[in-house]
Amino acid sequence: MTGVEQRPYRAGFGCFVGRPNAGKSTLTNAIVGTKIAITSNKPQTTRHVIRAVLHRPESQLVLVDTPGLHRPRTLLGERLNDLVRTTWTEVDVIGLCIPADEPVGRGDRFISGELSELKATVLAVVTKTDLVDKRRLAEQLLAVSELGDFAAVVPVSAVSGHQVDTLVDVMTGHLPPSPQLYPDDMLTDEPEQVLVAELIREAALEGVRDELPHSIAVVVEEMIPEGQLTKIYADLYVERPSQKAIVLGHRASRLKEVGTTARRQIEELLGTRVYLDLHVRVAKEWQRDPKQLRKLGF
Ligand SMILES: Nc1nc2c(ncn2[C@@H]2O[C@H](COP(=O)(O)OP(=O)(O)OP(=O)(O)O)[C@@H](O)[C@H]2O)c(=O)[nH]1
Ligand SMILES: [Mg+2]
Repeated sequence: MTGVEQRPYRAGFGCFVGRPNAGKSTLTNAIVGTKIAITSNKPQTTRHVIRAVLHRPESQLVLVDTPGLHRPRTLLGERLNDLVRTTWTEVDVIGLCIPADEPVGRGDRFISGELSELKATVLAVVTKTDLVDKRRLAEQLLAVSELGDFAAVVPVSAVSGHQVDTLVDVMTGHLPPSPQLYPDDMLTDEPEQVLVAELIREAALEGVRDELPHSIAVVVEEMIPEGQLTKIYADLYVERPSQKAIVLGHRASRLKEVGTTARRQIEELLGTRVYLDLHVRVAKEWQRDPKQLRKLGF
């Protein structure tokens, strides 16, 4: 016995769940310190399970960003919910995200009920605390803590950074002693091609409304590195010709803007200059069509 207590290295998986738009992806990015998951003010932005890794000297927290759980209206919606529920069974710690600025609702109660049957440790995370005053936050913390039997209730703001480190400490505290799971420096295991497609989709979501955000899908067909330049050929899918017209804009002016915004982000990601060739195509009702879904990677 040396008398010096050594804490074991801990590593494991965590995930944030919650209604669409609760701030799960923004929080995941804030914790890892890099933009890995795309975010937007449209519900159901996340469509893939994305892993983002936080490396610390004494721990490794692998965050699995999942789509928002919702009442599915299409085959795509059902597939997304399935992804979420599979993830729940595979992680060590779950953070149920509830925005500080919205009343606790039926959706939250429903999700909380499902979580209580899992073996993972469940925390409640009150997100977007920068949007409310102290009194409102106190009320929300109380309402949330009455929602279920949580190991902790943590208020956090991904935008101001308030309490982000505290949340990480709480989550890693619930990870098992384990050897490192991912190599040093590895921030995500998502293929570059997918990250690029997501950045294009994020740019395309900007400024579109109603059903259109749900109808947009992006596939990167080819990425060709040529020295300091990467040539990227990508297709942006919509479900109807009328949507194609909106995405293109007058004389393709909207599409050009989308391309410019996406290109800047992709250049940052890849660290090279980027030539982006973007085409808009119609895949009729792809959200409901198993064959099309497969083609689009779902
Ligand atoms: N003010 C503020 N806004 C936030 C915060 N976190 C997220 N948001 C905003 O909330 C919106 C939704 O954020 P996302 O991270 O995309 O939400 P999500 O839960 O991943 O949504 P889905 O992927 O659709 O399920 C975006 O407009 C974010 O900018 C926060 O801490 N403060
Ligand atoms: Mg998301």
